Amino acid sequence: MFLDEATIDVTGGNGGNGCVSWRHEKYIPMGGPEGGDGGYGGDVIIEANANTDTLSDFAAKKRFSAEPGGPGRGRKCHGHDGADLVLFVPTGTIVTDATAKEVLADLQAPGDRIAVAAGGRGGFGNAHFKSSVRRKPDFAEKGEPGEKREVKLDLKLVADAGIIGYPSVGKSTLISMVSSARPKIAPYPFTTLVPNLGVVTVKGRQFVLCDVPGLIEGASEGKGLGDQFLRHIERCGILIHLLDLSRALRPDGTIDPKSLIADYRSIRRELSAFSPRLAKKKELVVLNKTDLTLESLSPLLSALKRARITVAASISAATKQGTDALMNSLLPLILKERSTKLQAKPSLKAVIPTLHPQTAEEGMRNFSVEEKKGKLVISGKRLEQFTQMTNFESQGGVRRFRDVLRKIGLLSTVERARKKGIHAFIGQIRIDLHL
Ligand SMILES: Nc1nc2c(ncn2[C@@H]2O[C@H](COP(=O)(O)OP(=O)(O)OP(=O)(O)O)[C@@H](O)[C@H]2O)c(=O)[nH]1
Ligand SMILES: [Mg+2]
Repeated sequence: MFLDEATIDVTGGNGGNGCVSWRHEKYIPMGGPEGGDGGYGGDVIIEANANTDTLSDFAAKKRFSAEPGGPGRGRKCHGHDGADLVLFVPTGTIVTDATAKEVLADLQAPGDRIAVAAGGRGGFGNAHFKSSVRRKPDFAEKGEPGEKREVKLDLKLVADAGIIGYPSVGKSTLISMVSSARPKIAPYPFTTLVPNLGVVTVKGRQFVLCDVPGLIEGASEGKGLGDQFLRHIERCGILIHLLDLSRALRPDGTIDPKSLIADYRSIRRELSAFSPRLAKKKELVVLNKTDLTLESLSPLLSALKRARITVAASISAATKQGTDALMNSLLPLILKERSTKLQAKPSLKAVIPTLHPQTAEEGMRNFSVEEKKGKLVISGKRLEQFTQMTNFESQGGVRRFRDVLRKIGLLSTVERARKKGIHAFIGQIRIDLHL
């Protein structure tokens, strides 16, 4: 299955809890604190990868979490850091924060990556809190929860190959036979009015074909459906130039290559007139509608060869003769073309900022207080992080929490509120119960 958009929930690994531990040695009855710090939680990273063509990995599974950090241990042992979780997406994926509707990254080259959910910091162990005034800290911090985020992934479909040719040569028929695209097919010119994209699956890989409206002489000057679609095929890596065998069949069934050669040449002229870049694109000439004759095609193919037109494949799109083989031979050419294109494009790796919203540098004093619906709600990134990391089950932890609240002038506010029967919250955590 091919998927070009998906929304997933990502969560960084929680930081490991800090440890409370005391030295116990034979001749040191009152050993000091030696609880180690918890490890960092892993980050969730999204990385572009050349071997991934679709977002279908994200169709069934929607939640992804990185590994949590390990808890600190005795003897000041640091918990291990959680491993990052790397999610691979196709190159050309745009990563958006689904809530803020803000584009985080456009992953254009394999290896481009962005951290979308940072792991939490590990909590400090009790050894960290030892000081001249606090000689026996009986508490440690809890690990910080990993960051959560809803992320939208969008794969920009860029056609790998464009099917071009005169009107009615069978371009739409071909794309409808090899992909799930269902464009209108009819025996009159200009049936197709806008380009159609179709995804082709070959050997577990996917690529995108584009069926463009028919081209005629003068297309580069705006004749027919004009030059707007020539611009469209300029972005395709490879051109499949479709020829219609019926143009080489006389009413009596004999073969005359003249009109076919003229068709081919006039389209080539239009491509060159439009842009030299378009004219230089790799082109695969494919003869369609081979079901229309029982005669051998060799004389026609030889005549075309003399006119310097090398037919790469002969197919009958309507009966699906030779279409699978054509797609099979296209795959390696497309993969090669993709990698050449990437070499020409500088990687964004250096400029994509890794989102690592560690909150440590934001001050504890940076908070706001709001009374709503009989609740006192205090918000502030660093303060909320600190509250989440406080272990309210230990006296020392609560004492440190009170000290910090007092220092930043919040303790009296919370106590005043409590006297009025108003509950106080820092982020989601109710704190008046603990003070
Ligand atoms: N006999 C035969 N007819 C075909 C074949 N492929 C397409 N046709 C017929 O050719 C006509 C035109 O086919 P389309 O697929 O609409 O052609 P197109 O190149 O997309 O045409 P435009 O969109 O107008 O440029 C239709 O009547 C098809 O049924 C084929 O392999 N054999
Ligand atoms: Mg068509």
